[in-house]
Amino acid sequence: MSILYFLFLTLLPTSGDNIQIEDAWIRPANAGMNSALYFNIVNESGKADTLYKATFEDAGMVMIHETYKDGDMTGMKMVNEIVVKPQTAFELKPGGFHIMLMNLKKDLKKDDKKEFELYFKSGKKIKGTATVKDKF
Ligand SMILES: [Cu+2]
Repeated sequence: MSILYFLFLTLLPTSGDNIQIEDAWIRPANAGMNSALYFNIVNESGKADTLYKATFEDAGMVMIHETYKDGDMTGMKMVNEIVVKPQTAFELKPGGFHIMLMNLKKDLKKDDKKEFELYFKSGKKIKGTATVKDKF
């Protein structure tokens, strides 16, 4: 973050309802299978906001998931929402929170660009584009 940018935020503390989606990517997978979408939610505003829904055209069902450990077992569970505190970033990443894309309607091939939408409780709807990548 540049100094100028920081000054801008400092000078206009109430202007912000600015939420950015960065570094969105999806695991490659074939039609009929599941995949996962990951990104960073950067909340530059002075208010918390809550992600409660995601949509992805090429999936039969989309859910917000959290990966958890129970002893030696790893599982995934649905969560209703992700709260992003003011002036913080929330990272969805392998082994943690992700957007589960179930029952894909099309193959997701490396380097494909795919659009998705995120819905926040503030009423904000954000469109993002994710790149299909092998990344571990
Ligand atoms: Cu999952």
